[in-house]
Amino acid sequence: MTQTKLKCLAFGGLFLTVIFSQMACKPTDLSKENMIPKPVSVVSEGGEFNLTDQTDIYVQGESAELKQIGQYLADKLNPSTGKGLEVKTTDKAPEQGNIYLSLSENDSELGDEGYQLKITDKLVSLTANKPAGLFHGIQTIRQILPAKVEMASAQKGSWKLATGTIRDYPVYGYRGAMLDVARHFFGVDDVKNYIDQLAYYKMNVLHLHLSDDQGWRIEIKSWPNLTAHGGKTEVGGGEGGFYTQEQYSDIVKYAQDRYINIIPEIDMPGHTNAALASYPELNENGKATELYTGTEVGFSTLATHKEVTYKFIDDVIRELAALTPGEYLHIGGDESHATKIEDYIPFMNRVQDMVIAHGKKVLAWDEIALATLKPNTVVQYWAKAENATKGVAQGAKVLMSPAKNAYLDMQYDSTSTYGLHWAAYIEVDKGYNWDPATLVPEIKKENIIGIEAPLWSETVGARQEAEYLIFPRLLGYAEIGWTPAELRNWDNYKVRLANHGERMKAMNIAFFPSKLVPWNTTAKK
Ligand code: TNX
Repeated sequence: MTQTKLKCLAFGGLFLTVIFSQMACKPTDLSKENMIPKPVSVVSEGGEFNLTDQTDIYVQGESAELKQIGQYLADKLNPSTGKGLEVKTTDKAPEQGNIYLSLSENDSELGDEGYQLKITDKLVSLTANKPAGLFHGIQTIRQILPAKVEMASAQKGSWKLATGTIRDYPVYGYRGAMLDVARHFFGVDDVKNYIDQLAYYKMNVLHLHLSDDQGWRIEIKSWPNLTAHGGKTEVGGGEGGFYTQEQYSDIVKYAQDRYINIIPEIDMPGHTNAALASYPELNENGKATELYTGTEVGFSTLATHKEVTYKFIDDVIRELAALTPGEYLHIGGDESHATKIEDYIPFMNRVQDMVIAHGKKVLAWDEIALATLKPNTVVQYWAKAENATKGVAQGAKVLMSPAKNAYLDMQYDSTSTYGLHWAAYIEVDKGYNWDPATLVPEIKKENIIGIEAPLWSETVGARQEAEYLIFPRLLGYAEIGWTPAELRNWDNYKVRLANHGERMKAMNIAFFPSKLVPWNTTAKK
């Protein structure tokens, strides 16, 4: 019997034990905490660690990077708890009552992103091979504190952590979301806010869809009219917008500090009306098109036979590659219905070489598998399993974004306020209940680099509108990317998700309150 339960028993009979273990004596059982994604292994000890006014966050050595991770945790915990946690450095485990972040000797099971969190009544000790693992581990610390810890203002109450050990690491190295900032533009603050939300659920990629028929959203210094003209509007005729290179770099740095990789996409040869409207020479007939504010797809194409097109693409890729530390550039390639297939194939082959020449690897939508894939090109499966399978046959890896399962812009059901439904209605259970490794027989786990959930923004332009589609489904995609399939189960997940309702409210997230989730439950399962 654990110490806490014994204390409860001191109050009297079995009935009180049950009542008190549910109320006053919470938390007693680490394995019943509602973490998302669900950790690989949790062993409970039945005691508790108390966060007090004396608690501080100690990081090992003088590493600026570890101090920054410690500070992220302090910044998240201090406003609500009022405990004034300070980040301090140390060479050895600190005195009792503190939180300790350290890099371990090589613990190969944990890999580059895993962590071990050991909580005793004396110390909270987080270890990892790499800083990324520590960063993911501090999200777990946040999630096992009461939901009100996420409030921006001081909250009353005690701040206890159940004792035990969590060992945790992801199934897939790529756990991403995509934001379409072309159909509707989202400003730097909205993107940063999304990055913090992704980090809370241990996701590590944000793919930005930076150009489309309706808008060009990234400054390219050698082709300034792309943004001066092509960035001026958006779906519905709003004012649009774009990121200067400085703003883009600021987003990249903000994401890096949260162990999130930004992957920029310039969609081509279709989805290019904003560029075609900005530079007449990119059109087959040499005439600039009109800016476009509708939602049709598949009507635009770069002039694939003109050399100026390749000069343009090379400039764009060169500037973007120089601003992007991550290994991938996304070149779109989807729905190029206005490009003949005999033009599309050499075009995609040539552009892949240009990306490689600028030191990056290629990501592209599944249609690229119709071309000859270069070494390291990754195929993003969204529409046709047949295309993704062709990619695998060419030896490529696949990124799983099947529209029927993983599109955040699909409506939940026919009553949804925002979203489209050309691929499917995706209720929260349907978004959760699938396994990337068994969805398409020819695509095996070893062919898959991970999962990405795209938000296309034809129907959403404001942060809250986007959040209605993103949340709560994003949490399910985060779990699919992190947690082994055999540990995932909807009935268990929906209760953990219900608990995250309070957390999302505390973080001011305007999530869709699906009826399939028992939001009001307070029981810990
Ligand atoms: C298809 S997904 C598209 C996008 C649309 C989306 C809407 C993909 C590669 N192409 O251009 O925004 O459907 O759901």
